Amino acid sequence: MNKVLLFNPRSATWKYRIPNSVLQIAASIEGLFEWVIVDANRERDPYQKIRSYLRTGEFRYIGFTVMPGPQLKQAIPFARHVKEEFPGTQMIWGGYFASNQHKPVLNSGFVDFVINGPGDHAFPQLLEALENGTPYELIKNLIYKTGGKIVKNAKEDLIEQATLPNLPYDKLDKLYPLEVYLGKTYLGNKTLAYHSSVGCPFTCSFCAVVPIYGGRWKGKTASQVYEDVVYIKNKWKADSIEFHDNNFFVSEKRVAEFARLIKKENMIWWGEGRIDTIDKYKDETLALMREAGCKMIFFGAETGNDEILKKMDKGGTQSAAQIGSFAARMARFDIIPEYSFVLGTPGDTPGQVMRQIDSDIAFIKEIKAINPATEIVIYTYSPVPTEGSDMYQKTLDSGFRFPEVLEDWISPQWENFDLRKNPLTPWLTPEMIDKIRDFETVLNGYYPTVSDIRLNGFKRKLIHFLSGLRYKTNFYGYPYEIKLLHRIWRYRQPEIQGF
Ligand code: B12
Ligand code: SF4
Repeated sequence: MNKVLLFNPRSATWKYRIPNSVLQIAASIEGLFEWVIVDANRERDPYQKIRSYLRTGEFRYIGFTVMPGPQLKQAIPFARHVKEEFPGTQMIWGGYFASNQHKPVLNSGFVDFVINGPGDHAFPQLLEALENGTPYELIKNLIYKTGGKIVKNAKEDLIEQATLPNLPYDKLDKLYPLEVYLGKTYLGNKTLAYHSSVGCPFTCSFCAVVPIYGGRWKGKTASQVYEDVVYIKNKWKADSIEFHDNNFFVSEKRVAEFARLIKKENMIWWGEGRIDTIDKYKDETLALMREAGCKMIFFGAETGNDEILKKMDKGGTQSAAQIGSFAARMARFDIIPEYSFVLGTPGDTPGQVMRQIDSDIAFIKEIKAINPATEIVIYTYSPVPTEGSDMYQKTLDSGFRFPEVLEDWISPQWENFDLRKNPLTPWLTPEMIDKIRDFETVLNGYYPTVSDIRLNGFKRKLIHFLSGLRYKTNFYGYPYEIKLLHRIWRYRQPEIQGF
């Protein structure tokens, strides 16, 4: 039986997280194929490590997980080199980038298959087919090229998460000691990254989750999540959890049940949710969550403009008024709302785009006045290929195009696009981008994020004081003095580094 190598390209220079994507894929073939993981976050020379495995001649299947941004810097050249050096291997890519940008990936000539969304069934089925020389043409969630044409197979219904095998933490621990993955964060000294559900029941038009999951969501049960967490707590001493779900809080019942179970374990936790969903939670659930360790929740606030909220297809119920009142409600329960905003959405005229940026800046300041503990994360609107969405259509109409050649994705301009720093959308002028970035710098100076654990009290006070006049007088241009301190102190930006 040929072996499988799973590769996680580098995404972090410190604060490593358990590579859940490849670990879950490893779980899907556990007992069927022998596998190893190469985690570039934990290797000095990851390509050398890959090569040393492949030189044994035992590995035929190479799986890469690829999300947009810095992971591409290794994924693209490494995949090319593997194919050149070991032409007998089969290269299979999965993850958000691979799924949403499957055309340039498959046209590159060095990726043989893409798994579109969950690979838990598709991956073992594909390997079995390749191993036995049987057809793979009917495997759901598979995309491949035949006769020069890309074939996108049907999507599989979302898998009941309770039926999935446990993640092979102990085996990962043998390859890379697990405790190094439990890093120090704002939440605790040993933070576990855990993924308890897939997809999201909403269809926001700017979100990369939508083309893959199409508004569907499935979660593990509260007790399954609890058991996994306690296993890691007891064995490797985790004291806090980052829930990496797209939307951890879809079901109030599941969250309340989990909170009841985890309360006695003294764990601090964080996850991502929606304002309009959690605003429907009962007061007693919110109080229970806080008591059970929920310290901060990430929310897509997006904008203070109700019209645009509708266009973003937020599900229709989130409004500017609710964003404000909910920030106040969170303060009552001592849970920090981490609000992300998407600035620079398309408008009919340049004047309208600029006015919208100004009004979003004013709205963010209003939110800060309502609940100063609110953490603000600012993104510039970066299109995702959600076919059929108005916003994506408007983006295409404006002349925007994704690169068609895979290597173009690692050019500096597209890396900035992935990091949502420079969206390359034709309607945003350099002046508009500067205004967003400069406001962000001043805001981060006046209200440094609590998630930067390296910033001590003195530094916080100094930069807050230095940014005060600019913040209060709305003078954001050329904030070089704040930028300099950010650079010297290596200020942490969740929008670039990922939460
Ligand atoms: C953890 C995470 C990170 C980690 C790194 C993870 C790692 N691999 O080392 C960190 C924090 C570093 C990170 C950073 C960024 N991230 Co990130 N990240 C996530 C997050 C929250 C969870 C991913 C995960 O572990 N999922 C759990 C696994 C089990 O699910 P999965 O990855 O979907 O895997 C399944 C399938 O996709 C498939 N699959 C995946 N890989 C493979 C491989 C093979 C071989 C096969 C067969 C199948 C397969 O099968 C798996 C099991 O069913 C996702 C959102 C989400 N909830 O998924 C965002 C997400 C992937 N990140 C995203 C982005 C944009 C980024 C950033 C580029 C920017 C940012 N501001 O966040 C930065 C880049 C910074 C950097 N240094 O790289 C976006 C991608 C959006 C897009 N346009 O495609 C997402 C979707 C978040 C979002 N909703 O916007 N991220
Ligand atoms: S609620 Fe969040 S995860 Fe769900 S579709 Fe909207 S932006 Fe994406």
